[in-house]
Amino acid sequence: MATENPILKPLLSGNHKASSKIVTDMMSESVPVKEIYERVLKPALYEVGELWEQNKISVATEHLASAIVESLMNEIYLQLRTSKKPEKTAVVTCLENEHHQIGARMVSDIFELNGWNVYFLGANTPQNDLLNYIRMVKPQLVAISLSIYFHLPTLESTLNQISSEFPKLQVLIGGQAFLRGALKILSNYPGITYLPDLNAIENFLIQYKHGL
Ligand code: B12
Repeated sequence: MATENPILKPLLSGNHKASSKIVTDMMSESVPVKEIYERVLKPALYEVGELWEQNKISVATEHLASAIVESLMNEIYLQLRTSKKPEKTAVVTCLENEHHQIGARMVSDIFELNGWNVYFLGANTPQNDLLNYIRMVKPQLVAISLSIYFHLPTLESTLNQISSEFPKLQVLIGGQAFLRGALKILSNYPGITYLPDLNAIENFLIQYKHGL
C-alpha cells in the first residue's frame, strides 16, 4: 500500500500549524530543502491538483493548500540565508498569464542554496518587463517556468527575443507544460536547456560551476 504524504491532510484541512510542524521537524532533522520540496511539497500539490480535477475538493481548498505551501516556503527561506557573497546572477520567472509560480520559486531557492544571487520575478511577468529586467541586471542565466501548455506561443516569442538580443545568455526552461508536449519546440532552440526537476537543476549547477 502506498504511504500517504503526511502533509496532505493538514494542507487540505487548512491546518497551517500542523503543516509547518512537519516542515520544521524535517529542517531540524537536517533534511535538505531540495528533498522537502521534491519529496513532500511538490507531490502534495500534484495530489491536490488531481483531487481538484476529479471534483473531490473545491477551488477554495486548492487555493488554501497552495497558499499554505507558499507560506511554508517563506519560513524555509529564512533558513536559507548564507553569508557567502554570490558570484553569479540568475533571473527566475514565469511568463505573461502564467499564474503557477510555486515551481519557479523552488527553482529560485535551489539557485540561492547553490550560491547564486537570484531575482525571482514570480507569476505573470510581461514579456517586455522581463526583457528590461535582463537588460538591467545582466544575469548569467535566465530560468523560465511554464505550467500551461497553451502558453507555448508566449514562450516561443520570449525565447526568440532573448536569443536575438542576448545570444550568449544561458536559458533554462522547465515546468509541467513540458510533460504535455511543449518539449517539441526545443529543436528550434539548440542553446536552451530543459530540466525536469530540482535534482537535475542541482546537477546542472554543479557542472556549470566546474565549467563543464
Ligand atoms: C496551485 C495550482 C494553481 C494555482 C497556482 C498558485 C500559485 N501561487 O502558484 C492557481 C489557482 C493560480 C491555478 C490556476 C490554474 N490552474 Co492550476 N494548479 C495548481 C496545482 C494544484 C499545483 C501547482 C504547483 O505548484 N505544483 C507544484 C510545483 C512544485 O510543481 P511544478 O510546477 O511542476 O514544478 C516542478 C517542476 O516542474 C520543475 N520546474 C518548474 N518550473 C521550472 C522552471 C525551470 C527553469 C526548471 C528547470 C524546472 C522547473 O521544478 C519544480 C520542482 O520539481 C496544479 C497541480 C499540479 N499537478 O501541479 C494545478 C494545475 C497545474 N493547474 C491546472 C489548471 C488547468 C489551471 C487553470 C487553467 C484552472 C482554471 N480553469 O482557471 C488555471 C490557470 C491559471 C494560469 N493562467 O496560469 C492544471 C494544468 C493542466 C494542463 N493541462 O496544463 C493542473 C495540472 C491541475 C490539473 N490536474 O488539472 N492553479
